[in-house]
Amino acid sequence: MIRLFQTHTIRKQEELTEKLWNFTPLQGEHAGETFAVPTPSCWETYPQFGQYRGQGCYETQFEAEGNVHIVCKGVSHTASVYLDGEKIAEHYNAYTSFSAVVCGVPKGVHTLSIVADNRFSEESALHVPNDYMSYGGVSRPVVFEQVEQCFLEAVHVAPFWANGAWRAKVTVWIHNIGEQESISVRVRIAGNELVFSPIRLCPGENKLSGEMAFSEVLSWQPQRPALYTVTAELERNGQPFDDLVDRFGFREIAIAGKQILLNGEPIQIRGVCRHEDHPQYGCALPFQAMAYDLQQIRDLGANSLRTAHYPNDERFLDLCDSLGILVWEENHARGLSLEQMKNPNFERQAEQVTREMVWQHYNHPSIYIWGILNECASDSEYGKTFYQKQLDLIREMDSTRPRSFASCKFKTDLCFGLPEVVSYNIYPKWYHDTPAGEYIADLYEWIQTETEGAGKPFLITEIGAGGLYGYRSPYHTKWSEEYQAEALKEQLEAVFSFPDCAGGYIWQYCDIRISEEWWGGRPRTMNNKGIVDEYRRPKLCYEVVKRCFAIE
Ligand code: ADA
Repeated sequence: MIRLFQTHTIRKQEELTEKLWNFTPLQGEHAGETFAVPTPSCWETYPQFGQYRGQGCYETQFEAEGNVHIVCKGVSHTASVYLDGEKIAEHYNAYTSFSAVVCGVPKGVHTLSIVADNRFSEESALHVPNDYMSYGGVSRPVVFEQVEQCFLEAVHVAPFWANGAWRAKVTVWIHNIGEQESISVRVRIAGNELVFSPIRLCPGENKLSGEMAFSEVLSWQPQRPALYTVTAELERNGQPFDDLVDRFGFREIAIAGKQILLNGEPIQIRGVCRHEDHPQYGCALPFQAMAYDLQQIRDLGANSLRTAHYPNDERFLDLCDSLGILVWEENHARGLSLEQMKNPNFERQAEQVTREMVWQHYNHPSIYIWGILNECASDSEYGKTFYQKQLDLIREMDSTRPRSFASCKFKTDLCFGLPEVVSYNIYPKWYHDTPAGEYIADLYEWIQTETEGAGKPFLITEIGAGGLYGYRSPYHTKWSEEYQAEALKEQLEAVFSFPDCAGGYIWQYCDIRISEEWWGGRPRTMNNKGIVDEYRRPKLCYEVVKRCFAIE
């Protein structure tokens, strides 16, 4: 499955994954041996490769001719892509898509090879030993498309409410790999049309914008997540020759004082943080597993989730759009120190993943806020320059959503003047035994009196405690399921009863694997703060969370 809807009816598209590919590790005891493996997948889920750090070559054959457009939805974590042995693309970061076009491919069977590398090194500033796992593999779908000399790259729809009706700004990007030529572009939404004709396409990138007005459309909202498709077609002499379909929802996000508004109504976040992680799939969860997680998250009574700590699979975001679950999506970073932010690759790699995240996920109505740099060095002037640059980049690409970042810097953060929303990760009752209500009130008071975050919406982006599944203690000691349930009860009651808090996210939905190299003394070499364990088995706190989320 590529998306939850058909993205092309004219353009030829074929998913190359969802079948066996040949996998050959390039280092280690099995170097050079070839195994038939399912894709998408992570090699940590193959026997003998559970701890393999190195390169792995994935290979498949497919029939093609003409202009071949290869789209990789995610390769973990560094990719080199070859067509018939010729390198056609490189990409860093497991969590965003990338593509390549090869022109004039002769008719016949061709070989696509993807070398994935999950090693840690100075080359990698974002995938570092950490409190989550950087897997290896072709972890998301790979798609082959046959394109003409000019083809649609993206269509962004920005709905807005004006004079009692919905309107939308529509922007279309067309890539022209040929000479200059005249064509027409037709955009259809909800029975309305926007036509650009004639358009002289220059070689390379071409961008068109227009506005559309609507009379009878339904707004997107969590209780009724109405979705619409936007269909764009390219026409030559009246004949359509390329198309692109995407989905969006008529909704607007705004900030009013200390409130976050969805279509004019304040939202109270009751959410969980979720890693893409599963003992049987690594980070390559199939659609059904993603859907299972979301059904459980909804069963908890959550209305939101935070994509800790990277852009998520677009099929997962499609599900959130369809189920009306609000999403805080953030770029890829977790807890990078000032030293790590000084890695010469950091700025380029962080900018790239931010740009790709906003560009690729722009139309998802479920995403209500963009986050950056979780718990990085926002307590330093040097760090602040990157917070500023990345928040500016997001504003430049998307003026329709607020921005934030999750801080853990207690009363030393220097960056609260930059985002629209102030957010904190706090662990009273776990990392320190402060009563949760006291801790939140003290922190909030400091923000209001000592920082430029005063008067802004305030979110708790992480709060939680560890609990080992199956560890029951009559003394309710830390790591017992009893302790975790009691801590979460106190924490959530404090968050949801705090008058000026826009809500909170539990850390975290499920237990996850962490990298051996980071370990941090964590039992099982896992992060065990899940409401459910890694197999999604509810812990004692599950029912407590459900009751707390249900409090009006
Ligand atoms: C931080 C971090 C999370 C996780 C959490 C914890 O807030 O953002 O990724 O590491 O701490 O479990 O301590």
